[in-house]
Amino acid sequence: MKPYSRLAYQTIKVAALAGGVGGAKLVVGLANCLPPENLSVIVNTGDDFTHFGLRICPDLDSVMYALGDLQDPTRGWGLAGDTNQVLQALRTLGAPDWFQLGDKDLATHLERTRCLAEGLSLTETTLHLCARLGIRASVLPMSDDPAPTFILTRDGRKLAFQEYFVREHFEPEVAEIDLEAAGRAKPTRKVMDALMEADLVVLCPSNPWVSIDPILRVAGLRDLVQEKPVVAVSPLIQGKAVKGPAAKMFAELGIEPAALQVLAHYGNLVSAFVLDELDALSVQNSELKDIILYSTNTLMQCAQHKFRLADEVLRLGLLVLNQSEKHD
Ligand code: FO1
Repeated sequence: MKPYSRLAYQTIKVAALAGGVGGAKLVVGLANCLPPENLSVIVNTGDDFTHFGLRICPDLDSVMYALGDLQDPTRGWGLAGDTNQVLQALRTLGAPDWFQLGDKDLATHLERTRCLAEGLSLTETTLHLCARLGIRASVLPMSDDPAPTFILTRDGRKLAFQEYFVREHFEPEVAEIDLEAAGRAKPTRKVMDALMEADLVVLCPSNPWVSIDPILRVAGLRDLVQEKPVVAVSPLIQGKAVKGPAAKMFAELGIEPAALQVLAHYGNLVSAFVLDELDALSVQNSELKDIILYSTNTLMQCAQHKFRLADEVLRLGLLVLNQSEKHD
């Protein structure tokens, strides 16, 4: 992997908001462009749940494994080269098997659960796991309080996020997304400091509804983000999500699944918006004032693509920073 070269943006502090596999990919690119002390990743914990008594934090794990270059390259979640012996033994016992916990991956959940039971916060536990995995950027849960996201379905059910996403393969139609718990969750000192010290905030190409919104819903975090230059990256390309239910959710909530609707969703939070070059034509005639639109290839299929997109996001961030300084 090519080490980062000394570029102007390396002196700026960046806070990236992320959740899920797409977010983790851009985070890897950012980590390759910036010195580790200048990158904080604030991660969605709305997907977290307790399974077999173990505390599972899928988005924290996806970011951690991606930064440690440990992730399964095909699935984007879980560990590369993991096996499923425990899962198979559980199946024999008739235990629920809808959520795949790999044998090596189980070590993360066991150690996290042990640390939490000993009284460490989720932030302290995550920093401990990151240190052991050799990850130097700050990976921060959005809150130490549980903040589960629920999906209210058109057929009248209230599903915990992993029940909707994994057990039901995000097939049920979404009527509403319940982020009430995130709204009650307190932000951590570390997350607030990361946002206050940041020169630039990046909204990674994660699902706006269930990955970025829960973070913004935690008390005070949206206001802190609002005060900073923000570059957001669309998770939709030509109306489709690279992975996961983002496009399907837009449609079910009565909104056209399109990059510009992602921008509309974030509204006045965003100073610059990165969308895929395949969507560039669709925005030519749109009336957007005060927001820089930038189109490029946003599909991150290999390490080189992640670094290039991160480099472009940071250059754009510098441009926004310079412009805001001019106006001050
Ligand atoms: N995603 C799946 O689609 N199926 C699984 O069985 C599954 C297991 C799993 C175990 C640990 C972990 O950290 C993540 C896991 N994921 C699985 C991914 C995860 O549920 C989703 O990617 C996120 O919650 C969406 O952001």
